[in-house]
Amino acid sequence: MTNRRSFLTGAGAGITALGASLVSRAGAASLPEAPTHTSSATAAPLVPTGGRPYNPVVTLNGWTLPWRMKDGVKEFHLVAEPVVREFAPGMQVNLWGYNGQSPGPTIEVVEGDRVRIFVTNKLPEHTSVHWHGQLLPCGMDGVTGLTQPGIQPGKTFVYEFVARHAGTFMYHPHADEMQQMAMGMMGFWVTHPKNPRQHAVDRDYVMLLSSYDIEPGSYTPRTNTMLDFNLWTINSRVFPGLDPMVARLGDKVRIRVGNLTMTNHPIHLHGHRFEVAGTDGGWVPKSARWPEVTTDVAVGQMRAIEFVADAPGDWAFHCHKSHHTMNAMGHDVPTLIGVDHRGVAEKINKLVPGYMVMGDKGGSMGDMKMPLPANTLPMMSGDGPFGNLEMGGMFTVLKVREGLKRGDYSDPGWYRHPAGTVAREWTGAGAGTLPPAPRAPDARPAPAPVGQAMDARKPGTKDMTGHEHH
Ligand SMILES: [Cu+2]
Repeated sequence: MTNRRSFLTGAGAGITALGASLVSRAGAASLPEAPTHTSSATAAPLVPTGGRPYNPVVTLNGWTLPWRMKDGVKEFHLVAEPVVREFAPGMQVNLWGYNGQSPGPTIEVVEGDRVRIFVTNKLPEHTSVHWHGQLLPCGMDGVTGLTQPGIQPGKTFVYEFVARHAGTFMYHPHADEMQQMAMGMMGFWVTHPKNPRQHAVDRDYVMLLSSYDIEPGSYTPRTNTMLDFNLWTINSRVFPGLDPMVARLGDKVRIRVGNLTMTNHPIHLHGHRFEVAGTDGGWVPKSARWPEVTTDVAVGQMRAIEFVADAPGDWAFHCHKSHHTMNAMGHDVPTLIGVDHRGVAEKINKLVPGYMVMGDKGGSMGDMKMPLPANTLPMMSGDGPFGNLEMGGMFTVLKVREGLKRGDYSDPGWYRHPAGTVAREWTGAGAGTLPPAPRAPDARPAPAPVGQAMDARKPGTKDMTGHEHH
């Protein structure tokens, strides 16, 4: 909590006092409550207690904003404010968000709902909220300067529109966007179909991708960074801080992903095939879908993927850009694979006692124990049943199990593989005296292979040894 205090005495000084006093008493009486959340654990789905029924979503390491019904209108209250978000145990970050968290709470409504959203600004500068993907009156679109004046610090604005079509959406500021999104201001929005059986799935996960540039050892993102971000997050969490997604064997699962970073993310799921069933533009007709195991989510896009969880196990789910499944400190390090730098290390050691050379056998840091600056996560970490996972950033695990209860999202632990189904060291007959593996032709003549003849041939070459090349 000291982080939060020191932050508030800096850029946000005085803001805590503003928030309470700027809404007049009469105004406050008609404002719906603004619940806040301080935990970064995954909240249970918020089952609707009124209005049209729907199948609620689960926000990974997040939560859904409760609402109240007033004269047939669903009312929500978002408070834009400085927050402290735990990226993973051991790292707290000063962000801006909504109602105590970044990302802000997920908003869930039903197609046809009349919606009223109060937005109170407790930031030190003006803001606005744009309802990405909604079909609404232009003046409710939340673009500062174009469709409304900015919401000044301490002021509350109200947005009203009808949730006209079911689908996958998000909200974010359209005011000083670069800074405010680099500080984590965003949230998910789901409009459920009027008929709860339409597009029904057993489990419906939602997540927003965001990225941050946080110097190792510091607590607040650099907001002017254009491309060189060093923390790639799912719902402002990084692995191993992300909860697993849990599914019962045979469940129909939907995962909705929105991208508010500055680059695209090829999202990849192991062990299953999925289809892109929806975008922020709407549902994709069945006849237009095709099978995938990776789908690119470009900047400002959303994708809803659907699949049947038909394979028991612990399946990796991650961005396929390997730099996005690492935490900070992975960027400006030269490649040293194959470099013998023992002499250099010795010399440096005279100057910097305890200096360690990184990566002369590869980049694996799994078993390296190095002192890290305060408030920094290891580049690649996360303990699994077989050792270190060597992952960070945009990575989590889909855990498919038999016989889970409907609505049970608790972590079932690591998968217990049936006997004989795990890759293992080969210790059978002949182990240790393996024939040489086939090699690609080489410019230099190589000695003829001992023992077994090679039968692999490449067009234009006589054999794989390169003998008759010259
Ligand atoms: Cu990525």
